[in-house]
Amino acid sequence: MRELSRDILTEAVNAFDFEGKFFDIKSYGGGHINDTFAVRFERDNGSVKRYILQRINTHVFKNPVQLMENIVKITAHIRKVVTRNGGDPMRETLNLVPARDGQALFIDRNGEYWRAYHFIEDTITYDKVESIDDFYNSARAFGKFQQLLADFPAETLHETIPNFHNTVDRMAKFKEALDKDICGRAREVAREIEFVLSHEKDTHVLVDMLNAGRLPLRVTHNDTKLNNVLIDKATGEGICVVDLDTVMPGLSLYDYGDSIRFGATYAAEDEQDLAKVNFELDLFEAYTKGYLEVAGNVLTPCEIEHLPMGAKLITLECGIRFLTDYLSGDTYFRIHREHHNLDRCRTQFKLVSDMEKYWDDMNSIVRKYANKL
Ligand code: ADP
Ligand code: GN1
Ligand code: MG
Repeated sequence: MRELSRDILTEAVNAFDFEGKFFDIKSYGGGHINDTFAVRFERDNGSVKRYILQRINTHVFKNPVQLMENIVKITAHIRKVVTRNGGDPMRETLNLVPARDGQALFIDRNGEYWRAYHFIEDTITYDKVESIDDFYNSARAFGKFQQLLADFPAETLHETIPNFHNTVDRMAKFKEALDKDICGRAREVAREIEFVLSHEKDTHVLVDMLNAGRLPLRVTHNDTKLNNVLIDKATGEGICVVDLDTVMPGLSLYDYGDSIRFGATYAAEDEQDLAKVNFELDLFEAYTKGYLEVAGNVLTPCEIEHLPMGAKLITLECGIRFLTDYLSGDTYFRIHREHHNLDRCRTQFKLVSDMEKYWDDMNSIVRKYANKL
């Protein structure tokens, strides 16, 4: 990925059909993949309007044109359903701002891809859980997202990252990185490697169930962490799910699970003091309640029964991905300090261990809310 110069930023800002006079541009958000900016424009009446401008990471997303085709279709579908239900389509879904040539994408002089959205104001996102209510509300938002896409024709979507949540494939890629050990880091992380290898059997569980037709393939978000939902500042409700790059056919269990992975702890994903990283059953319960209240009727009994497995396996998978990236020289996830991916990997494995300890409680909580459906 090329560095971003002032000139390139100006070129990108000028390429989109923003309203008014350019005011300023700032880096925005805590995502690990794309480069996100908030851009302000001043309109003739003096009011200021914000936009989100993003450079798509083409190392991760190899086909940005197909990716944008997905986003155009998904946002149009959600807009239609929200409007039909009497909601506000400017707040309850992302709305793209086209480039001046009418296309959804702009390609800069370096061949990098850009897109823009209307900024949804008076909302907030959290990079870690601060209150149980916000987490509950995010569960309802992701549950609603699942519902909104329940009748979306999955076969029209491109697979933006093949095998994205295929845990067996993630294990194979981990082993490849371990064999190569291009940075000579394997010897520092013997404990983490052992943790992965001792969980090899687990990586087959949901993949096998999907292959056997016991779990349905649905249109899923695939990156349901808390900072991908905008919370309304006034009402506290989760109003809009963002970061639609990985919407494609997948397992509902991983959407539920990825939220639990990120949010059922008060610690940040990259907390260095593992004593602070604890799986919190009260947060797990709040999310499970909110998610099942909204999406419970869409899910099959087999999906509901395996929700805890979804949480454990996606947490294991994420830890494996961070460790794989650490062994490979940090080329995938953006890092801000040395050992950043290793720190991230360790929090995930601590959470997996905690989930194994609380396994019976997690299953009882899921049963408690499933029985209310
Ligand atoms: P990444 O793929 O890098 O995670 P995101 O698409 O999630 O990028 O955007 C990064 C952050 O920007 C989000 O976590 C959210 O806080 C904010 N954001 C994204 N789109 C909007 C929007 N339309 N309005 C307001 N905030 C947004
Ligand atoms: C990345 O883009 P962002 O920061 O929302 C990653 C997810 C990981 C997550 C871990 C396309 O999400 O899969 O779970 O980091 N996205 C991609 O925080 O790989
Ligand atoms: Mg994001």
